[in-house]
Amino acid sequence: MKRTEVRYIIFAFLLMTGQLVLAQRSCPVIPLPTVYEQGEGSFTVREGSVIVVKDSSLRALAAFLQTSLKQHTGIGLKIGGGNEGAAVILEKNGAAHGTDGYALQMTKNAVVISSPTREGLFYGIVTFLQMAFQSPRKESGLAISCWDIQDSARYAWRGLMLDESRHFFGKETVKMILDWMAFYKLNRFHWHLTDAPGWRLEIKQYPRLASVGGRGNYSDPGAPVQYYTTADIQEIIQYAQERYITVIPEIDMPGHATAANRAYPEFSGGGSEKYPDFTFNPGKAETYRYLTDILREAAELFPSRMIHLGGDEVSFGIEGWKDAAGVQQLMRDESLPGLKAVERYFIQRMTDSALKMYRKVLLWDEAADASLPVNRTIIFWWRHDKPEQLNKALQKGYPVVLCPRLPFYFDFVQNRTHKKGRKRKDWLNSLDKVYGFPDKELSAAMENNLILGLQANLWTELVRSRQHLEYLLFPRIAALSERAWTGSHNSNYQRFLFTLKAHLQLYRKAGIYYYNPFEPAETPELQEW
Ligand code: TNX
Repeated sequence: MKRTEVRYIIFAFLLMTGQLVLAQRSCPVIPLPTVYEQGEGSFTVREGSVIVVKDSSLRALAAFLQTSLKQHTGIGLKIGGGNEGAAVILEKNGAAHGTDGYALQMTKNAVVISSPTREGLFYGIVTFLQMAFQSPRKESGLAISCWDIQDSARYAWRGLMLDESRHFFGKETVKMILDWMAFYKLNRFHWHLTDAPGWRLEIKQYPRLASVGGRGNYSDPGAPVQYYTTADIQEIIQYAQERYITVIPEIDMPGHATAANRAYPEFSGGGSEKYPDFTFNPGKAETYRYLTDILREAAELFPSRMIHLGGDEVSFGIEGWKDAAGVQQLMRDESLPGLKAVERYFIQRMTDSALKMYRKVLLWDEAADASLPVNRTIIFWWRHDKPEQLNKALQKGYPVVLCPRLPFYFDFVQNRTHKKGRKRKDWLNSLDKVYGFPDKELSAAMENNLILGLQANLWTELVRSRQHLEYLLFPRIAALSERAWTGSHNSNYQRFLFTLKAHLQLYRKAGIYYYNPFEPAETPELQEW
């Protein structure tokens, strides 16, 4: 064990047992910056201190800093153009890595955040805010220990997926998630808006999708209609944009289509006994037209020009295709030898349509079996027990986002004693497992340039309340963030825990019902979930 590790273990131990109140000695930022060094003394943010921006294109960033600081600490800053007194200076210059790099230099008199890009500046601001929120409030203001930081992201894709079909959480919960994603420098919000229990996206051309398909959820098929209107979606996109987060909708096909089929049964391809009406019908030309219309409307709504088309678990209902109208004919016309071939045909045809309106099509790892344009497709590897599917995707040249069920499915419990949440075999997605990703077997694949990044998926069959959702997300989101932003550089679980301990206080202050890995009894699972 290295000397520093021993030190962190001792710190963590003393802190856990409440015997030590430490001055900031280790960098309080999650994800850990690439390069960091503690400076001399501290910088004090006072009421009325100035955020200096020389360039008017940076005003929105200054306003974000101002609003966040006011909201969390009560201290009001001014935005100005000149250097007067102690100030936070935002500068668009400097050499940074990639589009997300920044430098943060602090002295007693000034904080300088610099980056050639606005995105980089945003991340510099977030780093500064994390330090500010954890600093003691004194009479004179907030005293923040000085640090000298140079930082940039290991991976371009740092994602979180939320399933709102199984249960619907609504705008306020989504904004809370976006706030914490930004706090942890995550930048892709994958929004699973359609699935078997409910369709949650208003489509003007097919209004019954929302008004009929939006009824019910996983717990209660009769639950009142819930979905996002076009205006709601725009509001969320705007909110995400202010936080440098890209929103990508998922419209799952050809499986997981039950809610849509309730609204427009004419496009159903049937299903199985366990999963009735699970699929869209690949044998009808009208189905492709209908789905293309839906994608076109979504393309106008979501500026990311990326669409996730699902493609997962079609096998659950594929037997329905044997008898679906037109499928046998399609197989003859296109010389498709079996239903698996029909599935590939469907994915290829819909990807083709989608690429006329989108820059990129995203799909779960089943789609690595199909032939798709590698420069415009992204594969999401989720079946941790099928490494061959990851290898196939990489060998074919597809860029891949890694979101293996173990450890990145946050619907799985994080403590063996937990009962609420998904449990299967001896699978456990504990904090140390998330932090410990990748294991040895995957480390080599991680060096492949086709790996775009990492993502955690929060499926919600078993998540009915906001509090439970928070419990599953926190603090695992912090471990995800360090893996996705920092990479394996400087990995040290004891140090991470040490920093995390202080972050739990921030969750508490924000009213988040988090799981406490240090003291599980402090926040138990709640009966009413
Ligand atoms: C698999 S991951 C699914 C989801 C479930 C999830 C539960 C994937 C592409 N499909 O439909 O919600 O497992 O953990």
